[in-house]
Amino acid sequence: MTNTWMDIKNANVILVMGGNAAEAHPVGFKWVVEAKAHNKAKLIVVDPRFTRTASVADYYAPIRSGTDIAFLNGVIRYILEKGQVQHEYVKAYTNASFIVREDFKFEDGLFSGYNEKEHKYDKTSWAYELDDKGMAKVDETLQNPRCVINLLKHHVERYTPEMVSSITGTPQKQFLEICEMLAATSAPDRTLTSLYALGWTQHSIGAQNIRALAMLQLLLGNIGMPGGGVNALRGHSNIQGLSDLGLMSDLLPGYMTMPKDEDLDRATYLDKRTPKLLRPGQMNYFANYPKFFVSLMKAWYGPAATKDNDFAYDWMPKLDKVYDGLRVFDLMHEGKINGYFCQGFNPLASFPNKNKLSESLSKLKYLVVMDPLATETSEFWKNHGESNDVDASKIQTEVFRLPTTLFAEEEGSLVNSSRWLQWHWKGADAPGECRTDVAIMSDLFLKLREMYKKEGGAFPDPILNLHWPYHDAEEATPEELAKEYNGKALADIMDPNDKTKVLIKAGQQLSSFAQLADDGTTSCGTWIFCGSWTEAGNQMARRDTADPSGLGIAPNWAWAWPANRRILYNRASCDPSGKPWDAKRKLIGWDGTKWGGYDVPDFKADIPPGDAMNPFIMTNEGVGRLFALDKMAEGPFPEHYEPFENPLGTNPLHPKVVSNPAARVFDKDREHFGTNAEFPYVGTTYRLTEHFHFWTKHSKINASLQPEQFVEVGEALAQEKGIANGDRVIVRSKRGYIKAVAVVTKRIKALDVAGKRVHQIGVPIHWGFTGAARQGFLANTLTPFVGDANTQTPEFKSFLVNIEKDTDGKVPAVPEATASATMKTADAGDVDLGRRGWLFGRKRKEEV
Ligand SMILES: Nc1nc2c(c(=O)[nH]1)N[C@H]1C(S)=C(S)[C@@H](COP(=O)(O)OP(=O)(O)OC[C@H]3O[C@@H](n4cnc5c(=O)[nH]c(N)nc54)[C@H](O)[C@@H]3O)O[C@H]1N2
Ligand SMILES: Nc1nc2c(c(=O)[nH]1)N[C@H]1C(S)=C(S)[C@@H](COP(=O)(O)OP(=O)(O)OC[C@H]3O[C@@H](n4cnc5c(=O)[nH]c(N)nc54)[C@H](O)[C@@H]3O)O[C@H]1N2
Ligand SMILES: [Mo]
Repeated sequence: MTNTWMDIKNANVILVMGGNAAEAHPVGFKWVVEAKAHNKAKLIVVDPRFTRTASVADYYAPIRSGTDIAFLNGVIRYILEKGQVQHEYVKAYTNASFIVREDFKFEDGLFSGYNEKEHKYDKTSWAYELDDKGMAKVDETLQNPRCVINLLKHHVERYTPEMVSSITGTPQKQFLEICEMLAATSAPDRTLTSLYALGWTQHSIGAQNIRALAMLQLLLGNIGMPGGGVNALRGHSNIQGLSDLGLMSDLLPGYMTMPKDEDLDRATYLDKRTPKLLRPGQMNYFANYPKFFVSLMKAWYGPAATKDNDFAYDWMPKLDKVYDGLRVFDLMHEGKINGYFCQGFNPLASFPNKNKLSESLSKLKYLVVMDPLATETSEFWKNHGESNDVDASKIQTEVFRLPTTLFAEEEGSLVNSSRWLQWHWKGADAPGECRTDVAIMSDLFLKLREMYKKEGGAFPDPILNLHWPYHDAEEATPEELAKEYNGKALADIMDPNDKTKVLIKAGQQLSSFAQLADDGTTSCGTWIFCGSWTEAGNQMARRDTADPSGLGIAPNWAWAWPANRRILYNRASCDPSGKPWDAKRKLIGWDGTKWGGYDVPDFKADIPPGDAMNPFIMTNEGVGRLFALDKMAEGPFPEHYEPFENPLGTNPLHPKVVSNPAARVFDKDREHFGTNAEFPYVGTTYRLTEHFHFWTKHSKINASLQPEQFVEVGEALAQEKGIANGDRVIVRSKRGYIKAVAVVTKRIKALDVAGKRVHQIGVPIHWGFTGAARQGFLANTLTPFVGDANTQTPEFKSFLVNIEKDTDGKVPAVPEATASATMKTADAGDVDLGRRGWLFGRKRKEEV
């Protein structure tokens, strides 16, 4: 989120598109209710299904899954044509006036630089024209036809209301009414907030859905504003923390990036990552990259990271390519991976094309599952009566189960969608022999280190020199780890205003990332978390609800990265002279000598307005980008590409380039994509309030609330197929089939798309063959193995299926396991999540 959960209450218009917040984020959704009740906000929902969110909306419109870019580009066209943009904001704070290189083009569905063989772009032409000092050229008059705004107008020209309606299936009248409501938020004192989640990201063009929204918000002047922003509602309670800590193959903590093969030394690595400014007088915060990086190396390698060894740079692994989930399972499928550690992840259930997944797991020599529960993944070798079951007698995979505690059985911090680090306390002791993930990983590390010490090995240095300063080597405490992420001084830090005064003594906790140094005198495990555990104590445990502005800032509740800033880009909530666009919603302002107010300004406190510096301090030109330069894989402007399996068999805009030309797809998976002739209906998958993915089916309470796999079928299609509510049906895709109960509903309507009638079928994801709910199939048997070009997120939300009545009417059979694969498992004790569930929070309540 650029903004926060509480800030939603400040919005005038709320667009829920690409998500179903009332069901998937029911607690946070209260802020939408608050905005409606106290701010007379209008809630608009655009979803293929009439969801529980839609049921409380002021306005609902249906859409064909996978076509939101057409919709949003249509809205952008509408507001540009009507002149309903916030002109002053756009001129001052976006790259509208920047001039793009002559050789940048878009033709027949492709941007300039496409390499057909590699399915990838050479992005050289996706750039500004530069002057002889290397600064971007701009035309403040916006007359130059190569200005970003003019190229954008030209790009969206094709997205007329007729075209939008024809692609999306959203009736034109509804589309235009929504355009009007969104356009009205271009007034400086009105804001739109947008809440999205997986309905936008789980597409082969997912990241561009979000870009399109971000561009719309820039044009409407809504970024940086209370009640505005681009707000991703994150999934798992700590999934924001996952990306913050760099738990992706190409990331390091704090959104630094892994060194690549060709980055032979630290200087080369840093040079490529330290930004080159594109406007005079600008600042880009990542100019401090070397300080963040060296401090990270000091946290990891302690005294062993020195100037002389380039701060241990050579011990860092160098990446040859991105190892996202799709790539990893594809490599496994090719037999190129021996062993797999699966920690808090149930890929057989949660990853696309379940049959490919079970074939992949069958090729491993060993699989280690660290989980509090027996999962589909840990039991993948059992026979479940499906046609493509694994024959356990023919595979070599040895499975180890290491039962872990779960989040409620340990303390620590979780980072929520608002970027708040919130400390939580232990609710109960874990049953049986469960151990924390930290304890298991520590043991593994200590054992490996011992083996390297004794036996040597190809490259022992990174293991032997890892800094391990914890009081108990076998289990660092959450406090120790949190302090390490925050960072500390390794030498006295002097006060920058009075060089004779010590600001932070050697050994003390740092209070701000501004204190980080690139000479080895500070250590910091995650620069964006610096400030979360200072000498004043654990800032994440703060629970003060005071909110002096009344805008939902509450600066002393928990701690938000970066720098406890609650709303990102808040400089843009003021006009160029430093006055809030909307006096009633003052976040910060220029008081004549400095920036101040209710939030932590993202601008240097003493830089006066009117200075050459622009507000978007994380870009090299200081402005928000309507033209994304080379940051996206498939183009600097969003373009409508069809899902890899689409009901039209073509793209109405450019039949030669149907789907995202740069998407993550492996050639051999293309033969597993179905056509609309064989599979005429659009399938889409989603979650329900009553379950959390694949684990709450282990709890008897949840299992009885939503006991078995069902699919939602619109009335028209059901009638066509002779399916009645409650009938058993088989849903097939090119990759396999599932059996389910049919729920015949008014909530999914057939849509008129490009002259065709298109039906959509809804498939909730929560069941499988472990747990207390009725056992059966996995929804992901149906989904295709293809992902977004930038994030590699699988295309779970739009694929092709067929449906038929299950005429033998039998309940899916789940025979007893007929396995002979080796299964080593420690005793997890009582792993009935139902009983565990009762324990959650009990102690917590007492403490509160
Ligand atoms: N109760 C419960 N809550 C959860 C979870 C859970 O399992 N159970 N999981 C958590 C996790 S990890 C996540 S990531 C979030 C996910 O949160 P959400 O993304 O909100 O949840 P989903 O149900 O996956 O999908 C949301 C909606 O997107 C719609 N949709 C599908 N395709 C499209 C499209 O192309 N365009 C548009 N506009 N809409 C589309 C679907 O019909 C669905 O209603 O939920 C979190 N919250
Ligand atoms: N078709 C389709 N597929 C989807 C989606 C969809 O919308 N449609 N959504 C996708 C999304 S957004 C997500 S996030 C994934 C979720 O996919 P997964 O993350 O694979 O699913 P979970 O069931 O949340 O699995 C997490 C596991 O973590 C375990 N666990 C809980 N606490 C701890 C702990 O402290 N330590 C350890 N080691 N384990 C713990 C739980 O018991 C559980 O088995 O599914 C994805 N798959
Ligand atoms: Mo998620």
